[in-house]
Amino acid sequence: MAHIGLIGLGVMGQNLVRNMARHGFQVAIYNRTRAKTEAFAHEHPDPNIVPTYTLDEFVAQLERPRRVMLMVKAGAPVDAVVEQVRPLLEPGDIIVDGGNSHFTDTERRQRALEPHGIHFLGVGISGGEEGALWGPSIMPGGPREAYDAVAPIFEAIAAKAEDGEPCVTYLGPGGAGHYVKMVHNGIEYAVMQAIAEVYDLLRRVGGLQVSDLAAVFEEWNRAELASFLMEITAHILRVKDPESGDPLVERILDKAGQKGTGKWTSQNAFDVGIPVPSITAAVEARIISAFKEERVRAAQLLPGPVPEAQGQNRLQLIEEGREALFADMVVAYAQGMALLRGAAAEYGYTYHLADVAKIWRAGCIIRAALLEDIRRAFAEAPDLPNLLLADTFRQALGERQQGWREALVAGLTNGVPMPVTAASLAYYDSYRRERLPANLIQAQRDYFGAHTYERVDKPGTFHTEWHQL
Ligand code: NBP
Repeated sequence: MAHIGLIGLGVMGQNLVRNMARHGFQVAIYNRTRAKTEAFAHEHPDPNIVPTYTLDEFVAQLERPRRVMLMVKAGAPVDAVVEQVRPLLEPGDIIVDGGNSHFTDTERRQRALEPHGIHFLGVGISGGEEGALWGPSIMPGGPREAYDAVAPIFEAIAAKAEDGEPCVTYLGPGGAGHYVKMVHNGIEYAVMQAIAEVYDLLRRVGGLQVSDLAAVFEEWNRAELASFLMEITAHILRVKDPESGDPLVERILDKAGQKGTGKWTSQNAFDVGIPVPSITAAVEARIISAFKEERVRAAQLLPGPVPEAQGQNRLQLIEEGREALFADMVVAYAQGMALLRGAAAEYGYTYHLADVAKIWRAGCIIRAALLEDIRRAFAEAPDLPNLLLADTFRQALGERQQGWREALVAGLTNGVPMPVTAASLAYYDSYRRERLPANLIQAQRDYFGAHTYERVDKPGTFHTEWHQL
């Protein structure tokens, strides 16, 4: 009998099946389009991979309680497959959705399946196709007993951090797993945009060639900025277009796509009431990039400084860029972690932030050397309200903030947009300000809407008839 069944043989599904089979689990597989199952079974003949061509046949292969994992496109396809497979299952069986579903959809599906006694786990999986094959980071949420029934499989196939710990842990009930995956993707958006901004600054203002930048990023990736996204960026900058011989990256149209998970993070952050301005700036940077034709016209019409290569200050600018990028990264994780803390209170999720950092250390797209420091910070102080307050990061940002500010000034002076860097620094400066100009906002609200205000010098609620004064 098969230990688990997997429906949906896209690139992620196929690679997860191979990963499970390699670890000795027998996997029954099914795909809506039969030809894909046939081709996959033909390419990967393996006694641990059991192809099936009807859902009845698929379900009949599974040991009890049945574990059915879905790797189909998020949205309506998940509902369609759940609808088809549910009547074939029994109370106690488990459906695992491993796609990028919205956490509220996961919670809706859990409620719908509960009366049938079927457990539904919402599991975020990060690492792309390579991760799925060799070890992803896995973010599971839902009923605890259902997680325990799949834990041995997930622990075997997950990425292992340097200390040997698997990058998976139970994150809590409801949509906790998909929630953590959503925030992971929000952080991913912010870090990617921060890297792109420093690339742009050093290209336009520093006058660096792409190959020089590749060398700079390779060096940065050997120290505190070491991360998967830095590593692939340095690699990308080395790749030449076979047709022109130019760096391929310079031939790529500057219109960024998105599948919506970054947007979900910002949308939900507004609902939970936790600011994530760096993530929002990154989502908006992708949106504005899509207005290519309008930008081409505006470039002719709107005046602004022309970026000026600063030959003599190049080394200094590179150093400032490095400091800015490190600070931007820390702030992106700080905002994501603050959102996770807010969501735990709002939705009853039970994850510990140290555990979230722990399972992001390997396998996933936002894996980075600094995640071990983040894990340690939350392990030592579980109630830390914001990562920026941890000694390590307080000191690190303190030492780098002059460079951080100078890099942003160089962008502003030369008309190079750095929305994530600007948002990150404004977040840092807002968070560390004892007094913000919100006193004036309160006065304005009271002026036009009699919304009242509190005072700094005495308790109570006050209203002023501003018009009469
Ligand atoms: P896709 O997101 O492209 O989905 C393809 C699979 O969905 C195929 O097996 C397809 O069957 C099936 N499917 C669709 Br589409 N509609 C269906 C329906 N109505 N009924 C039954 N099956 C249906 O595949 P993927 O890129 O492997 O991603 C799978 C999930 O993992 C997604 O939620 C994705 O967001 C998430 N994810 C992807 C990555 C990545 O790097 N690609 C990383 C992390 C997470 P067919 O063969 O019959 O069309």
